[in-house]
Amino acid sequence: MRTAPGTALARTTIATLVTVLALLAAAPQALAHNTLTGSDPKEDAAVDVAPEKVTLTFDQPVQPGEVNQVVVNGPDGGQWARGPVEVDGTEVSRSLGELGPAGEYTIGFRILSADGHPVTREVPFTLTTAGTGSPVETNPAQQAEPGDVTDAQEPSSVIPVWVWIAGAVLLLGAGIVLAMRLGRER
Ligand SMILES: [Cu+2]
Repeated sequence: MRTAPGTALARTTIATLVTVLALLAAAPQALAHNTLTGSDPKEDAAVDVAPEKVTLTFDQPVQPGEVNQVVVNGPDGGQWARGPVEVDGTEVSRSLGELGPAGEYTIGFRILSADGHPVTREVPFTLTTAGTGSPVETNPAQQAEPGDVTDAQEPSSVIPVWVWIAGAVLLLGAGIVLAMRLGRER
C-alpha cells in the first residue's frame, strides 16, 4: 500500500493541534479562584466584643470594584456591616458598628478573584456578650445576600480569550488539511 507523502504531515499536524487544544483547555484551571486564608473575627470563633471592622484575608489579591460585597447578618435577621467595602491587596474589610444581641452572626462575602471569577462564602462567628448597637437594616426581607449580585459586571474578556485562540488554531488546521487534500487530488 502506497503512503502519500502528505499523510505523515497530516498526522503530525493533527497531533500538534490536539496537543495545543489540550494545553489551552487546561489553562483556565491553572488559574485558581481566590481562597480565604483568614478572617477577623475568625471562622466559628466566640468573641465577647466584635472588632471595629470585619476583615477577610485571601491567598491572592482581590480585584477592586463595586462587585465586592461584605455583609454581616445577625441572629435577629438584621444586617450589621456599614460603609464601603475596602479592598487592599489580599485584604477586604468593612466597618462594623457595635453589635446587638448575643448569638450567631454570619459574615457573607462575594469578592472578585484575581482570575476574574466571583467567590462567595459565609463565615459564622458567635457573639457571647450582647452589645448595645443597632443593625443597619432590620427587615429580614431586605436582608443582604452576597449571591444576589449579577455576573454582568464581570470582565467579559476572561473566558473568551482562549476560546478565540482555539477557534483560530482549529480554522488554521482545517485549512492546512484541506489544502493538502486538494494538492494530492491533482
Ligand atoms: Cu476562577
